[in-house]
Amino acid sequence: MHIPKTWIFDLDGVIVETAQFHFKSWKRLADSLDIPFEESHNEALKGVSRAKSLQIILDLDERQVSEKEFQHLMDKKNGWYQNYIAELSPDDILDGIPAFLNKLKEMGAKLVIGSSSKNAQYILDYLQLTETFDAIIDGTKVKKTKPNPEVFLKGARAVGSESEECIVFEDAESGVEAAKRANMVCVGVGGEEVLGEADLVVDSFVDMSPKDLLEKLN
Ligand code: B16
Ligand code: MG
Repeated sequence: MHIPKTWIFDLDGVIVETAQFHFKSWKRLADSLDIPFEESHNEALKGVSRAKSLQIILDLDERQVSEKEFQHLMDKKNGWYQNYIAELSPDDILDGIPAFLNKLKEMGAKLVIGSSSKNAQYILDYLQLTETFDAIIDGTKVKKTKPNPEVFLKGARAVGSESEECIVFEDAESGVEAAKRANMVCVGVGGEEVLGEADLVVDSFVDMSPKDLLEKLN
C-alpha cells in the first residue's frame, strides 16, 4: 500500500493499557450495586462511551435508575478511574510505541489521536505525549462515539486529510467498525477473534517499524 499521510491512534488499549483501570472502576461500581460483572463482559465496553458502558452494566441485571442517579453513578466511576490514571507516567506507554511514533515523525507523517475518552487529554499529559500529536480528537470533541466514525473523520479533517490517506490503529471491535465506516484502512491491535474485521491484526508494536507494517498490509 502507499504510505498513508495520516496515522490515527486509538488511546486506551493502543498507546497505553488503561482498560484494566476502566474494568477495576466499573467492577467496583457493579459490586456496590450487586450486579454480577466479570472481565468477560469488559470487551463490549472498550471504545464505547462512559454512558453506553454504564447502560451495558445496568442491562446485565435489567436495572433501571433515574437520570440523576445515572449521572451520579458515572461520576463515581470516573472519580475512581481518575485516581488510577493519575499514577500513569511515560513508563506506561506500551512497548514498541515510542520507537514506532519516532519513525513516523522522521517520515513526516501526521499523527492523530482518535479516542472516545473524555480523560484522553489527562492521560496524554501524564504520558508526556501531548506534543507528539498533530491533533487530538477525543470524547469531549465528538457528539457520537465509536462505532460511529465521527472521531476518525474529525481527526482526518483536523490535519487536512481525506479518509483514503489515513490508517487507524484500534484495539476495540467498536473502533474497528468506526474506522471501516470512515472508509479508512484499519489495523487491529490485539486478538484476531475480536478484531477480525480489521485489514490486519497485530499483537503489539514491539520490533515493528511502519515499513514492516505496510509490507504486511500489501
Ligand atoms: P471515559 P478509547 C475509550 O477510549 C475506552 O476504550 C472505553 O472503555 C471508555 O468507556 C471510553 O473511552 C470513555 O472513557 O470514561 O474516560 O470518557 O479506547 O476510544 O481511547
Ligand atoms: Mg481502545
